[in-house]
Amino acid sequence: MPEDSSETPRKIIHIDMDAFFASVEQRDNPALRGKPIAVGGSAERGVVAAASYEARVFGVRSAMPSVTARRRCPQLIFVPPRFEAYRAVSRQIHDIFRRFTSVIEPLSLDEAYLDVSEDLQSVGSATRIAQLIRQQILEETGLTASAGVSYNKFIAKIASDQNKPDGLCVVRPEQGPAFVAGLPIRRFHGVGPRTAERMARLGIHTGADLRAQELELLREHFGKSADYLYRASRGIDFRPVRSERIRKSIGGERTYREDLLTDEALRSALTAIIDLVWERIERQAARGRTVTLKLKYSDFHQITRARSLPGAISGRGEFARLADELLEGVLPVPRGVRLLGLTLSGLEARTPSDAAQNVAEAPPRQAHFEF
Ligand code: DCP
Ligand code: CA
Ligand code: CA
Repeated sequence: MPEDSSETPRKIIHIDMDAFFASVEQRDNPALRGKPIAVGGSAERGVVAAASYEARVFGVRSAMPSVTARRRCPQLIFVPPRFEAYRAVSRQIHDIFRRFTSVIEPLSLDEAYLDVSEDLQSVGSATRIAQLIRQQILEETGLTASAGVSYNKFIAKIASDQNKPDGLCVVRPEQGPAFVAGLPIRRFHGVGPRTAERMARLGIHTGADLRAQELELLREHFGKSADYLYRASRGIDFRPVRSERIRKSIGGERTYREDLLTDEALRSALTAIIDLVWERIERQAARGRTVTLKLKYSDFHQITRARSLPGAISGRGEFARLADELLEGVLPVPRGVRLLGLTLSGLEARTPSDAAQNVAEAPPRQAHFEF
């Protein structure tokens, strides 16, 4: 038994949609079904955001340059992304999660941890809850999701990847240490190619190899990650599932090495900030109604300009239009601009219980509740 099982273990599910962007595109366009497709990029430029499973057979992967992808799979079909469609699916799956628990921690649009220890529906088994969630996702979105069920986040996340696509993997507390021992080190969250290489030089290839190391040695070689690795290799992870804090705003800003003076320079700098901030908004699946432009002059004098809509901003186009209008309102600038920033505020709470969740204790643990 792992050492954190003195109490009734928590029950954690990690859900992750299969080939997310690509599956949504194949669902919405039957001509793409069964075909190797890449979302994002184009035949000539950019990088692949998502590859369909048919494309993966050829070695096409996320973050791969489009040119490489095309070389590996000449018949690859490039499809432009439709973020609004992905956000809509993300909202649907969150609606499903909330039927079973209010303790939900999203990691991205297609992925979340759920602590189902509270078992809102009295299903009585975490595995059964994961199956119900996968089934309801399929019925309501037409898409498949994979799930990992375990007693902590570290193992649940690895488990959701284990039987992908359309898979389920359950790792019970008594199985945890053996499960982790058998894993190649690359599957550990946070172990990238370079860390893996350094570990290989130390003869560490699997979870078992890692577990055999002294904490001191890990500290010497892996610094801050040592304690995490030491615990993870024993199947231990105490991190609670945290519902995201209700943020008041999402934004971003840039300070420029050389002050911006011309309208043109300011417009193009703002476009880059729109991209940056919109990406953050997408990632959080946030909806808000107020856009604020911040501008700091070379003398550090700062001004802000804001505009609000009656309802949530509908998409990137509207966000960009409001931002552009705010900038036009301050042009031409009287002196150089050293910083530009944008924020979205007036955010909608993702769930009514989110606010309460931030201060809530761990959910009660049901006595008769199985894995
Ligand atoms: N994504 C992206 N750029 C990346 C990685 C991912 O834009 N470098 C987007 C596209 C993916 C989505 O995020 O569809 C989810 O990413 P995942 O890593 O979960 O990968 P997939 O869902 O595509 O595939 P899998 O079935 O392996 O989870
Ligand atoms: Ca996924
Ligand atoms: Ca994911």
